Amino acid sequence: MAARRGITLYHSPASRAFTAYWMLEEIGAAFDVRIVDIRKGEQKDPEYLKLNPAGKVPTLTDGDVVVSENPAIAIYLADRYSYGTLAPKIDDPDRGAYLKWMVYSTAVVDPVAYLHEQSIDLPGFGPGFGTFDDMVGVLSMALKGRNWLLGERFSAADVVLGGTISQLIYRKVLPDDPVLSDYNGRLTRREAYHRAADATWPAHLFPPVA
Ligand SMILES: N[C@@H](CCC(=O)N[C@@H](CS)C(=O)NCC(=O)O)C(=O)O
Repeated sequence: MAARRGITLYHSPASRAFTAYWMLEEIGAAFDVRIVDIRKGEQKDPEYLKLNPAGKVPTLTDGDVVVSENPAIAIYLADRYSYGTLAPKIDDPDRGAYLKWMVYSTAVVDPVAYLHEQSIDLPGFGPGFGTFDDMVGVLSMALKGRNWLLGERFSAADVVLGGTISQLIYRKVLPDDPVLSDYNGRLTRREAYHRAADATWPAHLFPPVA
């Protein structure tokens, strides 16, 4: 029996849910939006916790499918709606790097940058993510001489890791690095990025939150 479809994004303005919103704009799918205002604590409402027990945004539902965590949402959407375009196919050699950058975005970049912002810089040996400087070096090396993480081809990994980089540049967490700022320039010139930013990140109203 075919699964029921119909996408709903649970998001909060000026939050990490921007990435999932941008992803939906890139694939061009129709979707509904439900605001879960994290500034009012709505992410801890029992009904919402049934969808996402972590009590975080974003969460996406697509018919009976429930998926949270930005990289998982992007992988799901790209495979389901943009397979071979925003998602390299399973037998494409780029698939490995694509998955690596998806995981790296929230396993390494997000936590190490957040800690660094709080003036907590842990030693590189021990935590699963290395030092802040290691992470910045990895990103800069990955993007040097390339337009996108996979080279000339824009993928959903650029939405997820790029969305994280873009937010960190906006919050001035990343050091000045022409490779990263040029990459951010390419990201922010995308129409889908603009549509998502306009819809979810009215910076004049909402300061960014962690
Ligand atoms: N690892 C999650 C992080 C999501 C996350 O941290 N969301 C924040 C908003 S920026 C949140 O919901 N915070 C509310 C809370 O922790 O109560 C992802 O990638 O989706």
